[in-house]
Formats: sequence, C-alpha cells, structure tokens
Amino acid sequence: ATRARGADFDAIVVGAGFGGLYAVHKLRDGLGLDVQAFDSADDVGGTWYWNRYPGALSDTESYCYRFSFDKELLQQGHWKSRYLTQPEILDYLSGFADRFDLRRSYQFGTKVTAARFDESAGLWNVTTDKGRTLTAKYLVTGLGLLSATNKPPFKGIDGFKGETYHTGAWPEGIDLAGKRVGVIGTGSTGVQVIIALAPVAKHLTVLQRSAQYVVPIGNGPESEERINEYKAQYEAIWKQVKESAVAFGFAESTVPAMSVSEAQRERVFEDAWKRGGGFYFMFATFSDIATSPEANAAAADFIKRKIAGAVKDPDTARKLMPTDLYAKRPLCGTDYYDVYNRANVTLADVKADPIAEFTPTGIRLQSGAEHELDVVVFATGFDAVDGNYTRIDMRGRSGVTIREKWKEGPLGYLGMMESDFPNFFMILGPNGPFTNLPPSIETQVEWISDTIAHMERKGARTVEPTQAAEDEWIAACRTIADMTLFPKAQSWIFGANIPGKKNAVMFYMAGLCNYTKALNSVKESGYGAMIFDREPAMVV
Ligand code: FAD
Ligand code: NA7
Repeated sequence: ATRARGADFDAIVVGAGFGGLYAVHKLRDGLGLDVQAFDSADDVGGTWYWNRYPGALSDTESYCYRFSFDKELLQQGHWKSRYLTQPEILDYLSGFADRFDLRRSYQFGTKVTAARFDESAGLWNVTTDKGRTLTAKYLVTGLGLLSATNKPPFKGIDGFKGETYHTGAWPEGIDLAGKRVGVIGTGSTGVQVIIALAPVAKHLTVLQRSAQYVVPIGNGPESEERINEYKAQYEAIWKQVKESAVAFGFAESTVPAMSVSEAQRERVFEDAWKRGGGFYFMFATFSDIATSPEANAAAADFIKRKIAGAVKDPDTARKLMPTDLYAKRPLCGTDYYDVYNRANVTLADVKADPIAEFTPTGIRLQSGAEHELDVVVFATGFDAVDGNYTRIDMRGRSGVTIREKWKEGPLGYLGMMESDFPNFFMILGPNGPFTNLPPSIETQVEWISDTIAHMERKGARTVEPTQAAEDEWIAACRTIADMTLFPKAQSWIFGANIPGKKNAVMFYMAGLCNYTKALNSVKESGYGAMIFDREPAMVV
C-alpha cells in the first residue's frame, strides 16, 4: 500500500485482545500496512489481562477457545482441562504475540481518548492520554464488548475502610484468605468468583439482586489422548464451528422441546446436566429453549428442581429461585448451589432488601441489616458492547459524535462499520454475532482485511456503509432478536444492566453461519452496500 498523504501510519489498531492482536497480524504481516497499535493495559491479553479474579475461566471448551487460522499453532496447543483458566488464556495470547512479533507494533499503557475523522485529509486523527495525536487512513478498534467495567456508585463507598475490587480490573497478588468478603453480582463472573472464594474466605456474603439459572460446567482434566483426537479432527471441528449458530463446538439441537414426551425431555435435560456447559444446556438440548415460552419454561423448571434439591435451607433455596425467563447469557459452574450449604456463606437478597449504602465497615441494606466486610468484590459486569466506544470522543464526518449517533442505542453495520465514519472498522462492535467469540473475531478481522485490500486495489480513499444498508441491518437485528426470548429478560445483552441505558438490540442473533453468509453476499455483490470515495460536499 502507498501511505496516504500526510498520514503517520496506514492503520491504527486499538486493543490487544484476540481481536486487536489478529488485526495487527493481518494488516501488518498480511497486507504490508504500517500499523501502530495501542492498549491501555501494560501488555497483551485484553479480557484475560484484566480479569484476574479467583476462578476466572472461559466457559467455551478449551479446544475451540482459540484461533483457528494457524494450523501449526493449533497442533502446538496444550491445555490441562476441559476449560481454560485465565492464566492459560493469557499465556496463549502472549505466545501468539511472540509468534508473530506483535508487541513491537504496540504502545502499551496508552489509552485512546479521542478519534476524529478529518474529512479534508481523509485521515483519522487519534489522540492518546499521553498527549499525542497520530494520523492514519484506517482505524480498527478491538475495544472489547465486555471490557468497560460497570461499578455502581453506591452511597458512602468512599468512606468504606476495607478493600474493593472490580473483577474486570483485578490487581495481581490479592489474597482474600481469612477475610470477610462480600460479592455484589451473580452473573457469570459472580458465579465463578463465588465458587472460588467460598472455600478461601473466612466468611462470604453474596449480595444477589437477580437469582440466576446456573447449570454444571462439567470441568475436569483432559487426557493427552483426547487432546490428540481434537488435533487430528481440527479441520472438521472448525468447519462445524463456523457453520453453526453459537460456534461453541457442539451440534445445536433441531428438535423442539414439546415434540417429545415429558420423560424424554427429562432424560435430555438430565444428560445435558451431567455433561455440563451453559450454552450446551440452552442450545444442544432442544432447538427452541431460547424462542418458545413453553420450551423455555420446561428448561427453567428442570433447573429450579435441581436448585431445590441442592440447597438445604428452604429460605435460601427460595431466594436462589430465578423468577425471570431463562433467557440471559447461559451460566455454568461447578457445584454453584452447594456453595450456599456452607456454614461460612450468607446469601442476601438485595432485590427484596436493596443495598442502601456502604458504611466504613461494610454494607447496610435498606431494612437496616448490616454486613460487616473486609473486602467487597464488584462482580457487577460491564457497560457492554458500546461502553468503550462512548468513553472515547469519537467524531466522524461533519464532526458527528458517536455518543450522539448512538443516543438511542448503538448502531453498527455488520457489527463492524458505521455510516458517516469512513475507514473505521470495529471488531465485535454493536450488532455483531452472539457466539463463542474467537471464531466471530476471526471472521470479522478477515473480512476487514479483505475490505481494506479491496480498497487498496481500487485506490479508494474512503469507504463507509450507506445509511440504507445500515438501517436495514439494524432492522434485521431487531426482527431476529424479537423472534427470541432474550429481549424479554433484563440483562447486559440489551443494555438493561446500566441505569439509564436505552434498551437496544446490540447483537445479530441469527448465528455465525448466517452472519458469514451476509458478509459474503456483501463482498460478492461488489460491496454494493458501501460508498467509496464519498465527497465531503455530499454531507448534509
Ligand atoms: P478484549 O479482550 O476485551 O480486549 C479489548 C482491549 O481493548 C482491552 O485490553 C482494553 O484495555 C483495550 N481498550 C479498550 N478501550 C481502549 C482505549 N480507549 N484505549 C486503549 N485501549 C483500549 N467469550 C467467549 O467466547 N467465551 C467465554 O467463555 C468467555 N468468557 C469470558 C469471561 C469473562 C470474565 C469475560 C469478561 C469475558 C468473556 N468472554 C468470553 C468474552 C471475551 O471478552 C471475548 O471472548 C474476547 O476475549 C474478546 O476479545 P477482544 O479482543 O474483542 O476484546
Ligand atoms: P453481568 O452478567 O452483567 O452480571 C452483573 C451482576 O451484577 C448481576 O448479577 C447484576 O444483577 C449485578 N448488579 C449490577 N449492578 C448492581 C447493583 N447496582 N446492585 C446489585 N447488583 C448489581 O456481568 P458479568 O461480569 O457476570 O458477566 C458479563 C459477561 O462477561 C458474561 O456474560 C460473560 O460473557 C463474560 P442483575 O442481574 O442486573 O439484577
């Protein structure tokens, strides 16, 4: 590529997780672009750099929570258990960065604070918290969809004399042994940290707002033989993963739950319970758990009976009983409900009796009940999907800001592009697929790289989606989401976890297979949905 006039770089990449790292490799080593990359973290890893809390684990199985494009790297893969722990994933991504010498393209410990598109120069001006502004033709962001932490501003928190930690910004070397620990939040992170801390803490108080459906994860050691079997079958495995909907490596069921007898249904649920896996339980048992209220109720009822059977104290069991649909991100963990049988664990229902304030020595609920704590763990999740975008001062054509444009909810064409934001590509941006993420990240980065290659061949200066294409994609995402039960449950998937955030469709829920088809059809149509070299004068 020939450097655009006046540009410091061909491309600026933000993020050093799966997405950013692969983008640097594809653009720099594949297309020969001059790339500068940034991450506010001090090293690579993204999610797995920040989430060092006890128990942090991927719940995608080890053999498919990784890149698939590099056959040699796949054959070198090693793992101990059916699921990867945070240190193992961090180690994998660190090895990936070494393998392609990616760190030399990064400036770490550097946050991007502003990104402005200069229409006359046709360049992105990217400003960092180190006070520098650099220019590049392309801006590629892998900011993470679960990466902007959400720490609710509880009253009195500054006066709390103990320690507080958010799971998504967990410092290294924290020892909570022998301490009185409170955990706020029972999403997938809360479930993991609760299971890990219960045997360690002197006392663990779980402050639960919404009871959740948690199925077993089915973790355990994986033998050398089993790993070698995966390696021998990788070609077929990745084909299946990329042609499936949720891309978790199992075949999704095609059988509606009500088409079989009650006894058969029970057997299928029981087998899935024994096998373990959250997405497996929701998508491999029956085809319509996430779409049919009846099927959903059957799955929910099965899990509720398991909760009742596991928890000894009836009052605690009652508090743990979910009341919502089984339509949030499916959760799993080892012996989660048994934690509440331990003498050193207390469950506080903070929906019935909300957190009023932090006191110097703990948390006080509205009823006046006090929990004395040395440490409070915030497992309160993330300002998901668009949170890291709206935290940057991003401006496209005519100075339009992303905050303004996404006021009613984030928009994203194919989960990657944005009208009025030329030469801007997001990895896992809004309205992208809801899947095991590395296969979707790979698909997107490869598509971004192909689109940039196409631009360079054409000698195009800018590319952006048409407003019509973007509107059509957003409408399709809404239609698809409304065919599922997910919008009816309150969770981060639709932005419901952040007070004041508009309920919006943030995912394309028709699966990776259909998503890839959509991308291919854009490419095969000669990028008909895009405007190349739009004149600034056309801006109204
Ligand atoms: P991330 O890994 O989130 O990386 C984004 C990077 O961008 C971060 O390092 C951040 O510091 C940087 N950044 C953001 N904004 C700026 C800025 N303004 N300036 C500079 N740098 C910036 N997915 C699955 O598929 N399966 C799982 O089992 C699974 N488990 C998860 C468990 C936890 C606890 C969490 C939090 C997430 C999990 N995920 C899982 C989702 C996970 O985020 C993705 O799988 C994947 O790691 C995302 O990679 P990414 O590169 O897109 O983003
Ligand atoms: P989640 O799934 O958003 O869970 C956050 C939890 O924190 C959830 O139980 C919330 O209750 C709770 N929460 C949030 N704010 C409050 C306040 N103000 N008071 C009490 N409780 C609160 O985040 P996770 O980190 O667990 O998981 C996010 C994704 O990361 C996950 O799906 C994986 O893909 C990885 P609520 O349910 O809203 O009532």
